[in-house]
Amino acid sequence: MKRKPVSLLLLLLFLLSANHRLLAEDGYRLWQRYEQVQDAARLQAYRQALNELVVQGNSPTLTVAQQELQTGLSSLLGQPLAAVKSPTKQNILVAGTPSGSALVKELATAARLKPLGEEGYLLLTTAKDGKQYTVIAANTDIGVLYGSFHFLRLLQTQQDIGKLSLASSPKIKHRVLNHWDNLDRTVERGYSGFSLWDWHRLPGYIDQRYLDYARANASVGINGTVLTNVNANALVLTQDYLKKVAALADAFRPYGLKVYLTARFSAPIEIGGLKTADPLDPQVQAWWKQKADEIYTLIPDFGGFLVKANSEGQPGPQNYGRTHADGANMLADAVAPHKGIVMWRAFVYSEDEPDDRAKQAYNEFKPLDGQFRDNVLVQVKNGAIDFQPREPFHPLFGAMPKTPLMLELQITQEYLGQGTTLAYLSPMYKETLASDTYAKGKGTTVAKVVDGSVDKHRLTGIAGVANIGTDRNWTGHQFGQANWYSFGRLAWDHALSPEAIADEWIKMTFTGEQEFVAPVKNMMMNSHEAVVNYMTPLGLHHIMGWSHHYGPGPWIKDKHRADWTSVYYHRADEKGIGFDRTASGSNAVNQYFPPVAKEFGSLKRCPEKYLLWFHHVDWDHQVNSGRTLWNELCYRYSSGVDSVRQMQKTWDSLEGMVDRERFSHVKQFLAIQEQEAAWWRDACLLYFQTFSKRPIPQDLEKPAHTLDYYMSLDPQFVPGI
Ligand code: BDP
Repeated sequence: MKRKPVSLLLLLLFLLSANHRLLAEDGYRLWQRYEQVQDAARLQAYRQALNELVVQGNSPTLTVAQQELQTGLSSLLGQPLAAVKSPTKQNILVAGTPSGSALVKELATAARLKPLGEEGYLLLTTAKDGKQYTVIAANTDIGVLYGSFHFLRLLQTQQDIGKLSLASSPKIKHRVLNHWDNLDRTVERGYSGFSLWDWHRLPGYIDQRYLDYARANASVGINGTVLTNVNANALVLTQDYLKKVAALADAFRPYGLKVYLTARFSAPIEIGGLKTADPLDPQVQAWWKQKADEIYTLIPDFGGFLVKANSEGQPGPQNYGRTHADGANMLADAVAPHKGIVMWRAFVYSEDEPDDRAKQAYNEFKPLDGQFRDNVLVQVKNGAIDFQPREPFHPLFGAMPKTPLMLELQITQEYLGQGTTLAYLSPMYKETLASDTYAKGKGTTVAKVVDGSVDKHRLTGIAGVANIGTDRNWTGHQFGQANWYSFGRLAWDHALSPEAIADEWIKMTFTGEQEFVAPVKNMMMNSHEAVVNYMTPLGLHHIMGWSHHYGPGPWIKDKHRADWTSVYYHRADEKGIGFDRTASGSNAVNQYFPPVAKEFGSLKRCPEKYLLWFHHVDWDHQVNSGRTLWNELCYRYSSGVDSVRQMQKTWDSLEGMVDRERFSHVKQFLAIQEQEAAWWRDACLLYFQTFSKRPIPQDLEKPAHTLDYYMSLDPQFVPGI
């Protein structure tokens, strides 16, 4: 009896030492968990090097940087770190700019700082007067904040900080999230709850979430956010809403996050009382100028406008017989005096154009090269159709040398299984960035077009359609966070590898233990390909459910526009399957530069992953594996399902290495994904089999139901429409 209190105490100690694994986590903290460093030797070295923090200078951004360093490091080191104005100890962490901090001026050489520009930073280990310094230096306060996050990341991933000499600056200037958020808080193609922007309570109430959102963005270098849907509502440009927008801009400013809005082209009519929105009409031009002045009075550092015009029913300059350049330039002139920019989308396809939809953006925009104002970026999706699980790069990249092209990627998984699918998208982003356009000979990659190095553009940008909402874990799927994270990291530095990004994300989000990191990284690295395989292998595209884009729908036909049907894209018939985009078909290949056109246009040389994108191929055509096309299709669909099952096994084997809540969340989502993968495989194979009239190979799992059954499924109230 006497021993009881002791054993209770022991039990309590055991529970505490088993720490995070037993505690529930809901994912809210993202990759910013700052758990105490586990490796004893590293911890010791960090504690030794970081005795106190010196931040000299004063600004909201420096305050944020100091707080982040102080709380982050105290937690990582498991002991408090004091912040002082001048050093009192021997081993000191210093953060600041040469203009705000005498110490930084002394320790960081101007020659190394200068080329790092407005956002870059230097991490440096140095000694002076018998003291050891770790220095986070930048030309500006925001550079200091970015450097602070980088430094924290080094500790979060347990890197050596003993001999730092590292410089970093972004390769692309505008790194922007696009929120497709409506004013009623629904999110178009959003699968993680509602919009973060609580318009009704703004401007009076600043939700802590806005700050946490800005902080997360700053930690990966995202420096802009378009708050509203591209299918825009003019109301956001009224004074009442602009005050709300201003409150958000104020909250984000210390984190270097600029606010942008979508501009509905017909706003002068809808909220301005004009009879026209013709961009060449002086009254319309004056209205936009006055509107821009009004916005900048409220938000002096407003970023500018994002515009979807004359696309999918949105109004635009073509309603008045004007061009996209006329429309973009009018808005550009309105924001130019305030240093604003216009991001004009090239995602257009005409209402009645009978030509291959893949060709239309190029046809409309290429002739306008050279006609846009200096502060206009043309924003181009990664591929020419629409964020498909896999697309060849958009032929506009490299084709408009006089116009800065902004790459638009989708982070939200509209066509990639939506909220419950584990698909790490970094390899997909990288595939586009690394694609060679051959615009100026070999090596003219999309990345180099976008970062301005090919055509010497100083205005550069990259956009990601956000996957963020009100769900506690922000992104619906725990692993969706990795896509937000990797978009930011690649936007800053497109040379980073998806593996390296996954590695750091896993360590910061879960744990640094190799027995966990290696299998999870492997799972992530294969996850996108798995989804491609069970949805749209070998270059198939746009064969998903009607309108909500959830689940398979290869049989979709007879809609009011042909290019909104699946049969338009896969063109399956008794002979074969695929969209002939070679000279014998739509000749879309011709929009690429000759070396690429030759490759994509040749049945032999076309990369297999794009085969059915560019070619109508016979069912018995022999592919690289030696199988017939039909058999290969069967194997690809099946292997996609197998990969998901493998992911389930991997995840199950890691039980106990992460907290129960996130473990169980991912486990349940993987089970949903497995069902959906099998649904895709069975529905597509049964449907395509009605054309191929060939059997599914014996060794493969047979479909669970009939084609009629799959065709009768009609999911209701799918989110995100
Ligand atoms: C498609 C979406 C649609 C968007 C459109 C766009 O289905 O909701 O409005 O793209 O990018 O992917 O404008």
